[in-house]
Amino acid sequence: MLKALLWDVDGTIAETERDGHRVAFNLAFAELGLDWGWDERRYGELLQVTGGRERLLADMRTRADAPASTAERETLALRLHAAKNRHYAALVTQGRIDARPGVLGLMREAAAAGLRQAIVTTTSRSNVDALMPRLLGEDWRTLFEVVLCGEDVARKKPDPEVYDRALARLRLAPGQALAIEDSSPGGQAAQAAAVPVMLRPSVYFPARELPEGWRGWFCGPQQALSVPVLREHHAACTALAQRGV
Ligand code: XBP
Ligand code: MG
Repeated sequence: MLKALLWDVDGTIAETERDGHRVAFNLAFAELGLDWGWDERRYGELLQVTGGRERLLADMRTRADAPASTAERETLALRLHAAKNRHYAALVTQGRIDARPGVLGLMREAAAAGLRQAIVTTTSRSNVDALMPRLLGEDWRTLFEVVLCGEDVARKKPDPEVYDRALARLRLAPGQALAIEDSSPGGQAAQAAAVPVMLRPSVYFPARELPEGWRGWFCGPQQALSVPVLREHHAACTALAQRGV
């Protein structure tokens, strides 16, 4: 039976990648005097790498004008990442990022229905602390029993660690929760932790790229969301898992 919703953040709660992180990375490049820029297409490719610092390092490996040594790259990535997160918080504060349709209503409906909720993301905690009060108000934490972020894990998604930790904190079995994700790495992380998943693709996630061995619920952008709909799909996912499908 469904007891908890485990919410991803970037791409799931809001289109933070296109309108927030990507823009903020470009502002960070300019701030540090770098003639670098990520357009929407390039950023979409780079989203296969989770973690902003890791994404910067992956991009540097493809550039002739990146620092030559590993140590210099690491230092530059750290500086750029800190600047990016500062710019991201400023963009959020300016009201540049809205919640995706249906998300905030579903969170409130779930709380009223007695479902437990957690934030299960591998983005930086500062990004969550900037976004959530802006979307839900200063008392946003009252909706979420557990908030796990990138700093809480050794391995980011698609590794299941952040889901394993969330289940341990909530003292729930994987089948008692539903993960809400937008991307292939996020869907893989939940599936690897044996948590049923609702995948609601964000703008960067083409539907054809379902995680390998996908068994979850693929939710189209127009589908209306409610707690009864979630319960129904969770039960269907659980029944399939029990049959070993
Ligand atoms: C999304 C990510 C993050 C963000 C940027 O995580 O991969 O890396 O793109 O955040 P999720 P940081 O969908 O699990 O929220 O720069 O803080 O890594
Ligand atoms: Mg995501």
